[in-house]
Amino acid sequence: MAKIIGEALKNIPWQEPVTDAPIWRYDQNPVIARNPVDNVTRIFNSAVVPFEGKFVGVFRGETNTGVPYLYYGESKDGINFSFDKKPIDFYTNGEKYKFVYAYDPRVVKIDDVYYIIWCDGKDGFPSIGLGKTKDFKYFELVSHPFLPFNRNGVLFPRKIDGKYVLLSRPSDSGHTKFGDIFLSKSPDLIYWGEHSLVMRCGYEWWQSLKIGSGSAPIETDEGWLLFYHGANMTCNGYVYSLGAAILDKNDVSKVRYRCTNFLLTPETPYETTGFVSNVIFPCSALCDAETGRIAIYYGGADTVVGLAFTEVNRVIDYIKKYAR
Ligand code: BMA
Repeated sequence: MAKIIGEALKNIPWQEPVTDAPIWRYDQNPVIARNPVDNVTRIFNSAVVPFEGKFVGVFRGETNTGVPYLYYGESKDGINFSFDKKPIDFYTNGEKYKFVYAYDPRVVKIDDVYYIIWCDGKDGFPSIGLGKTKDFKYFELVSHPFLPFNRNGVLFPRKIDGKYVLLSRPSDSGHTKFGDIFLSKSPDLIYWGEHSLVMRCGYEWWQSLKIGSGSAPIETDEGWLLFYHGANMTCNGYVYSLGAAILDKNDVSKVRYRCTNFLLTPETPYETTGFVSNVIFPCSALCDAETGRIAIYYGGADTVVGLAFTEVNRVIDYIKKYAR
């Protein structure tokens, strides 16, 4: 029986499965609908974490100008959220950072600090932005780890051999037609090196065009469980599905098992129809080490937020069963 190595989260949002599928959707999806707050037309690819007995998150809010920024939101149950009316301000050397745009945030807790990693439009180029907060009130910009173009930055939730480890996906300035997952290490979150390839996009058609990390890797006794997105090209444009892999416990640049099947692909109306149809884009996962429960937040069709559930043993068995 696979086990999550981590903390208990007794109030994790949860719904029992009524299917044999490795991951099942919350039957009240979407959990965040259109026009969730003044001047924000859509909230979708977003990251939720437990905080002080409740749930908080950094949300991708597409404003009515069409430009995305990061919004703070909170919830008692991880399902019903309220949002600040203004985007989050980040400070650097006491000055407010001037955003061009910001999207696809992830939030990862390391020790008592919450790190926010997002695609930042620094100087107009998509790059990885890295910030931090301890209280979700004051946010500090830490660095831009890499040269443009890069997206889908996800930190491991603890230092490994004394270093921070960041997954990322080098890309281009537009709707990138390629993409593989790489890993970089840093002693201080400022200087990054020891870059190595983790996974390339795959033969399987659902992940044949590009892949990018989703939620922070979950530590288990079998290795690091990574949910990611895989995209393929169709006559109607890109289709984004959710996939999973297990990275080696000791050498996280090595893939132990990678599932050849997608675990979720756009099927429901809120995934197949929206601003960008046929998109499932995971950015965060809550987990309860006591029960093995996992709750995944994902963007649906670049329009809404959906919630899906799995259980560590069930998902790892499935990954292994269909692994290459
Ligand atoms: C990717 C990112 C995501 C988005 C996806 C589908 O390139 O921009 O934010 O969800 O495209 O449009």
